[in-house]
Amino acid sequence: MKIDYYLIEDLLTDEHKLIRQSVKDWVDRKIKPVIDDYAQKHQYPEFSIRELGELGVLGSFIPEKYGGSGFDQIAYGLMMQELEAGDSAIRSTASVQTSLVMYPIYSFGSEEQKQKYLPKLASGEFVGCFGLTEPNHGSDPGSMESRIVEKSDYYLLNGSKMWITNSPIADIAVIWAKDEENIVRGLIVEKGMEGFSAPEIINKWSLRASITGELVFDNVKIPKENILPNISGLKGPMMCLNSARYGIAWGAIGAAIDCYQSVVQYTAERKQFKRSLNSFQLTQKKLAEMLTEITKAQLLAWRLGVLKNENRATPAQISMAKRNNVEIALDIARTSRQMLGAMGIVGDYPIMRHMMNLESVITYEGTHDIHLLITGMDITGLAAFK
Ligand code: TGC
Ligand code: FAD
Repeated sequence: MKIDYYLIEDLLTDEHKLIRQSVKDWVDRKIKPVIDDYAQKHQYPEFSIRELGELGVLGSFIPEKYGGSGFDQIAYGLMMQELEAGDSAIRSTASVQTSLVMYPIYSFGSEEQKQKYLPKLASGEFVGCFGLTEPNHGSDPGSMESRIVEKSDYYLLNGSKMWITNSPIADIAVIWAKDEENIVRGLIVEKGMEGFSAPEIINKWSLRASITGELVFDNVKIPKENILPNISGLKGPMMCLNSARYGIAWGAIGAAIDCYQSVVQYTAERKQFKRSLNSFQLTQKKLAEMLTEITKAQLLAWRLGVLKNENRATPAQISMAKRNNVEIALDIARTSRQMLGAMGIVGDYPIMRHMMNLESVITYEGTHDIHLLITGMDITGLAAFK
């Protein structure tokens, strides 16, 4: 089946190919056979986090000294692509753990914090989550209300976070709150701290195989050594988002390819009017457009990965890739769903599940419209979202 239409394979190293294949094999063996059941039951495959650790996915670009794999950005992207071909929930766990929890601890943390948390996060012994969004502040995190107040030997934390991937099962949460001078600070909150709870958000129609929750801080005493010492300001969480959004740009391609493969096979086998569906022009138009969009998305993601490896990728370039690739994946999922007719709505095929998942992916890590406005700002110099 034609998928790598512009031979991106030739741009990968042998190491990239091995990494991609090992993640793909794991997804084919351990995720694809069971994921529909987990999603239907609205359950998270908890076994996956330890196995992601064993695969070297968690902290893939964090140095080996701290338990990471020391791989480059293309390897990280390929891993996200293969995981999301399984389910966005699995990619979400890997994104959050690597880009939103390990990355800030590695980049902004003290040596003690790195040694204390990174190896356990890399192995999957610890689950991490990232708290930026609040009930009243999603696209506008700069207006957050969570607060820390300095006391003798600790900070007192009050506030709440909303829509937090993995919060109910997390051992630690990297969260962002303002200090008394209104400056955003990053801190590590540990499960079991008095006044800290993480209730689950239930009844989702999207990302049903992922656990989402709140973070509630009611006079939580945060030891001073749990503050990330080397960052202040909104740019801290935004730098984490640059990394996660980049991974999503690759991940969405995985979901798109999984839908495309299903529909190519189905339309070859299914007959109506005594002909296979793929012999009709309207079917071929849809398939041709899907492959074109997948190919463009692959090239965008690969080039962005090269720029990221060279430390030259700008936040606006990342926004463009996240926005484009999630949009084309969602379009492909919606179109594929229709092309399977009634079979498109059941769990025998992955399409409806990908489609529902992508409705979250197009909203989290910055909504579709916010990313468009970031591109608009890059063109004009004017921030239309303010
Ligand atoms: P603005 O005044 O523009 O910027 C404030 C400071 O931040 C800096 N900055 C960045 N730095 C690095 N990378 C970026 N991408 C940055 N964007 C902004 C900026 O330079 C400035 O620094 P300084 O030193 O001058 O103070 O900020 P604003 O308040 O106007 O907001 C800007 C806006 C709207 C672009 C931004 O806040 C935004 O992107 N909003 C969307 C929020 C979002 O993406 N939330 C995601 C939450 S996490 C999540 O969804 C995880 S899902 C995980 C999963 O399950 O996979
Ligand atoms: P709002 O900001 O209220 O936006 C609502 C609508 O208004 C959107 O369409 C938006 O584009 C539009 N809008 C907003 N401002 C403007 C503007 N200036 N101009 C034009 N249109 C505008 N957050 C975390 O911190 N950590 C997580 O782990 C996490 N995981 C998530 C998991 C899931 C399943 C979901 C669904 C969300 C998760 N989020 C997480 C939250 C996510 O990042 C936010 O939902 C997202 O940033 C949007 O915020 P909001 O939902 O409050 O929407």
